Amino acid sequence: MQQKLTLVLGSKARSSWSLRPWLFLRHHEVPFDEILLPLGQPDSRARILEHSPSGKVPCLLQGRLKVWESLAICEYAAETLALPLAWPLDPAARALARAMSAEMHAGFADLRRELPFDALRKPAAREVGEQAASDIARVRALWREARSLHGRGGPWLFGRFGIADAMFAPVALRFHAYAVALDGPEREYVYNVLMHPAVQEWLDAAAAESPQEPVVETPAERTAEFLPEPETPAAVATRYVDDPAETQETPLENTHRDLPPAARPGEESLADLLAPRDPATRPAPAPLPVIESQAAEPLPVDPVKLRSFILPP
Ligand SMILES: N[C@@H](CCC(=O)N[C@@H](CS)C(=O)NCC(=O)O)C(=O)O
Repeated sequence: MQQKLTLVLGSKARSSWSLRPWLFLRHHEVPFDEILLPLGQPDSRARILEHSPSGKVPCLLQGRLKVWESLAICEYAAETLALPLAWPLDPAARALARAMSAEMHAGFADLRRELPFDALRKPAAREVGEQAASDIARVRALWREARSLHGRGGPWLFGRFGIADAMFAPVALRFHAYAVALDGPEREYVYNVLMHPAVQEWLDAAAAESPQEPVVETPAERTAEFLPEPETPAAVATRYVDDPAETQETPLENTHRDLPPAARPGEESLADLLAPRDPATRPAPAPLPVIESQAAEPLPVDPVKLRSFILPP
């Protein structure tokens, strides 16, 4: 039996990092509790440190285990819950998905600073500097490469929804919010992210939050002076599960030994996907949804209209 999961999140209107593991878990219909901490308040830092040793959100809690860093949370969930296709199966696609996700996790600072995450922004274009423009071009090139080389099995970067999609979903929302002119696969991809029911759920929750100051990332925020006091070894030890009975509850079910059933009706199980296939009998990939996306102009939707389109009032 799995121990209960709790995800510590920042304000949904502002916290792009929180959205990543939240979306990954929600997409896979994993049950979890949420602790939502407003950002940008005088006591935000102290409140985050009560849960997250890095002083940042998101952080996943399970018993005494704490997993911080959005990418590590997605990986932990994928491994312990055997979430299918967290990474694509083909080694080349898998390497690209990992490289892209790591690049997102560590980079695109100019894009993030100049186009801060704002889930409530009414889409409107904003001029960006050369470095941010180059970040945007790089993201577009990555999406295009993933979709064209590996995206035949579905509408996501590598066909099926995976960690790479969770990592880039907030960028798609930024592109929408700042009306970044897109065409081709990138435009379709932004549309698909916006239409994801869990993303709609996040936007609704963001709209219901009380207004807060935007989170502006400055280079200083990334320096050591903002890091929390180091923890003592004894404090660190208490964060980890030390009861052998508890650790046995989380087998690495995504290994080939103990393959999970299909995650949802109509999807192949990991066992099916890993079974050797005769290419002649391999089922054709699901066709990509046809989305009108010719013009390089902002998507003709705003979050409010889109939400009312997806969710009946
Ligand atoms: N690399 C971290 C970044 C986490 C991060 O920077 N989170 C921001 C919110 S989006 C935060 O907690 N800021 C602290 C604060 O605003 O007090 C991750 O991937 O989880």
